[in-house]
Amino acid sequence: MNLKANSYRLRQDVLDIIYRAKTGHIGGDFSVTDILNVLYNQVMDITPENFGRNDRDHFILSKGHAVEALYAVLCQKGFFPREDLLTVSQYGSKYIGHPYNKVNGIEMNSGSLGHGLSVAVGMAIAGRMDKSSHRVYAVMGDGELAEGSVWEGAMAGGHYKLDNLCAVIDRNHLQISGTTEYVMNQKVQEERWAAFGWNVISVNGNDVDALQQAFADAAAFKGKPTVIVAHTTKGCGVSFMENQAGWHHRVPTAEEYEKGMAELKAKEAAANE
Ligand SMILES: Cc1ncc(C[n+]2csc(CCOP(=O)(O)OP(=O)(O)O)c2C)c(N)n1
Ligand SMILES: [Mg+2]
Repeated sequence: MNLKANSYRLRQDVLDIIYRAKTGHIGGDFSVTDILNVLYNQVMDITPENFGRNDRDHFILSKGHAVEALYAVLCQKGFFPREDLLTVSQYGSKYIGHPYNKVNGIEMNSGSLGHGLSVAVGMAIAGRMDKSSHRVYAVMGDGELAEGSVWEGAMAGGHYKLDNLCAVIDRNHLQISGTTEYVMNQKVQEERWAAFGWNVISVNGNDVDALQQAFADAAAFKGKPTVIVAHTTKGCGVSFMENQAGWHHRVPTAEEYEKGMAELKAKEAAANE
């Protein structure tokens, strides 16, 4: 699979989902798309066939508002038919605006920020007790890091030296109402995680090649959990959405939809050349 082209393909699905549903978190979807693309198509052993087993890898989207990007990836992997995407956020649909564990492929409800890492720590401890070689991944937003519960998980992950655990921070410097520095200053994440006993990898989180290397290095590292600080651009892929706090939760107009789709199609084509 051409992962670079696929990132733009997935973003087109996200744009379609949100334009149709008239709701969604497009900025955070687009910043995390490359991370999900690489994880599901290159790194993790999670398929519709093995999803019922416990010795497969485990994944938690702790920044649950980016569920549209997860829907795009899971649908492409065959967890559910494409027609299901037509029902996202419709009355009575299980494809709601945040991850819901009745959807095939999703194992933890999320959306209330700050819980995913602690659950992932529990899963990693359970995996160790089972002597299983599977790995556990949790993706958080950088605004999410203002939740105190994240740091309980960070503390426990370091304490138990959970080298089967990999946390990813979507470090796009924006949250709902402005920059992370304005809302709750966090200048350098790397030093904080190192102080909590984690192996820290910094990477361009919108570069699929760099991400693949980072995940391989994380899996090879023994004795500590790894956090990948993925430096990303919120809204990545559609120029007029990039780095704009306003696109956290905005629905494109018809004109914006056409413009954004044209840009994503052109980028997909260029990546395929
Ligand atoms: C506990 C909790 N408080 C507040 C919110 C409202 N909320 C939804 S998204 C968001 C901003 C999150 O920012 P970030 O984690 O940086 O996400 P991203 O930039 O990746 O979209 C907030 C505050 C929430 N979902 N959960
Ligand atoms: Mg953010």
